[in-house]
Amino acid sequence: SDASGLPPIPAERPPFFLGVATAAPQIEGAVAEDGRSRSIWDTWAAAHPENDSPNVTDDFYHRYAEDIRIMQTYGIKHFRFSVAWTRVIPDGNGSTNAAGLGFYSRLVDALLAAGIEPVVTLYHWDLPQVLQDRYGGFLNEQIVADFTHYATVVFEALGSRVTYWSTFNEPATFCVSGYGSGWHAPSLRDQQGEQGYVWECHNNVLRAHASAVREFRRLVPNGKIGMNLAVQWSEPRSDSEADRAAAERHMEFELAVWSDPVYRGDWPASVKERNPRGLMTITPELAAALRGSFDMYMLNFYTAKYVYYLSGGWGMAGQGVIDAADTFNATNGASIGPETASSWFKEVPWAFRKQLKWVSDRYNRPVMWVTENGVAVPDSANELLPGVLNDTYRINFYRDYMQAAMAAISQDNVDIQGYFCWSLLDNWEWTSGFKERFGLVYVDYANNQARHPKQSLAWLSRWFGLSSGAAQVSTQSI
Ligand code: GBH
Repeated sequence: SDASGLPPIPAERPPFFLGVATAAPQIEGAVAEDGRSRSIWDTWAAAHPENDSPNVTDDFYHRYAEDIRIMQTYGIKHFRFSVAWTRVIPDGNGSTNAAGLGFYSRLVDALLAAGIEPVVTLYHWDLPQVLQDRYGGFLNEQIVADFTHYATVVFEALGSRVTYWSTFNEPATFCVSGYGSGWHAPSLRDQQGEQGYVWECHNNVLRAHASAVREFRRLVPNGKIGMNLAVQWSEPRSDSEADRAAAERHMEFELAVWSDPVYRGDWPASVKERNPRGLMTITPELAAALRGSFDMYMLNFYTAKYVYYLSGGWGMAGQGVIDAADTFNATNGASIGPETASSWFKEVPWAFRKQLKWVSDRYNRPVMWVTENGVAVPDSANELLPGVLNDTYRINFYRDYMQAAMAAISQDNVDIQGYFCWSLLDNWEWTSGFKERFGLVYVDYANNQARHPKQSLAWLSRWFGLSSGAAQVSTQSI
């Protein structure tokens, strides 16, 4: 380490901007304030009292000014957050709640005054519960009109001040986990795909995205919009032709099923061939509406798996039930990478480079933003013990993943312009509650949500040449 006490800073500075990402249900709290209605995740949390609660979480609703000051101190100039539909239109459709919308207006003003670019996600999984109750949420085509109305209200309110937008965060995650495995809210299950829930959700998300973007082009003509897509890299488990094809198919079902129509005007052949009982909507009209609806490719990336051909069987992968399966272990039993605090997540930086190249090559070198990347640290790395801010594990993680992205730029001709760390703050990590801390800033839930920047924030700030933030970091116990 150098005089600052931080681990060594690599000689080469990353050529993309550094941003930080968050999501409303994970940080805001204030769940009953200013007319906000309940979301499907409030319902989920109430049904799981053993899990921690999102009711207060980071209390960002009241503390955003302090968090903006932290970003300013460390020179962060891009902040990704999501708007809660439950605040803006509490009844799901119908009238706008001025108090709820006012919060985001104040937040945007405060960000701009601090020289920070707001990057707005319209939907980060927090569907108004009333829409789930009324008609089944994303299983009903009515969601298209209601989402478009909600999006239009937000475009009209913030569009003159906000340039960068996303319609949906990780539709694959909320369709598969919310309406397939049942692991996420609204906890509907269709594990074998018999009801077609996951496909209904998929169809309606794509229609809603296309419809909202049509309004966006009219209302925010100089804005940029996309959709945050998540994928796990699929590494063939062997060199066999069957495993290589299965890995490619896996990625097509997880990722290309969303972005092929946008960039190539049609769905992947593998998906069309397997279109289960015709449940997927493949029409020239929808393809035409989707074409050109991303101004940049927004990718959330964390991990990788080995994929193999499943002969004579069917496994759930991405958007469908397909003849491929995945595992963290090679045939000799070795893990694909070191563990993290999250069971779904091994650390695999080499896969990040391959994933970026795969997207870039497939879509003819789009502008890319990494809109989420980050890690929760396993107990063995000690961070979960209160008072430990010295997160060398996370520093090494970002060094390795960012250097993989830099290699994708310099050696694979990928055009990555921005990179958002997940997350600015430790937060309510869905089904894991507060047990998995992804933040660059520690939040002390036992002491009034006090913020304590971790060393990783200072280290990143120095590597990107953003500030003298390292001088501000404290490694003392809380
Ligand atoms: C992101 O999803 C989310 O956008 C963000 O809100 C979240 O806080 C962050 O990651 C960290 O988790 O338990 O086997 O059902 C990342 C992709 C896909 C990872 C769904 C967890 C559940 C796997 N996620 N997955 S499982």
